[in-house]
Amino acid sequence: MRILEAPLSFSALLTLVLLLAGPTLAANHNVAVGPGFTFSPADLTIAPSDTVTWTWVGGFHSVTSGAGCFADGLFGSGNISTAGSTFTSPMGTYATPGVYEYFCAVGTHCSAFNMKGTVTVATTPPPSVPAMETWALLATALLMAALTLRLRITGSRRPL
Ligand SMILES: [Cu+2]
Repeated sequence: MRILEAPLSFSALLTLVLLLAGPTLAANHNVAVGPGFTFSPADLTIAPSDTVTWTWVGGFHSVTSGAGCFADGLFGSGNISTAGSTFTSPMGTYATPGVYEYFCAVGTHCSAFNMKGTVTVATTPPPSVPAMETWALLATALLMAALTLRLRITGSRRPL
């Protein structure tokens, strides 16, 4: 009965190792479009390959890539007036670190009302666990599992 507990300990350790070594998952970030002539938050910092979803809260607006109120052709949602509508940055848009500017291309919303925003893609953070340490952790987990199993077998034979 006691021996059966050992594989559970091993599974727990292995799960821990895999969690520590696993790749960081891409996240999605939300920006509100309107009400008024606003993107909120107007300035957003994300990790490489994260995505951004804009949700229309109010008004007639667009989310159009480009600096200085000029479209650069990277992406554009088109003009939308329906509250609750969403637009997500196309796959690969934010793969490279840097500052990406966008604006509302409806009328003079950008030039007269400064309806602009930025998405800053931070430089790739170093992995939390380097590849070499992953193997060291796995070896430690296996050793601990083996020791746990051995102790439990030995323990069960010990007279009371
Ligand atoms: Cu607008």
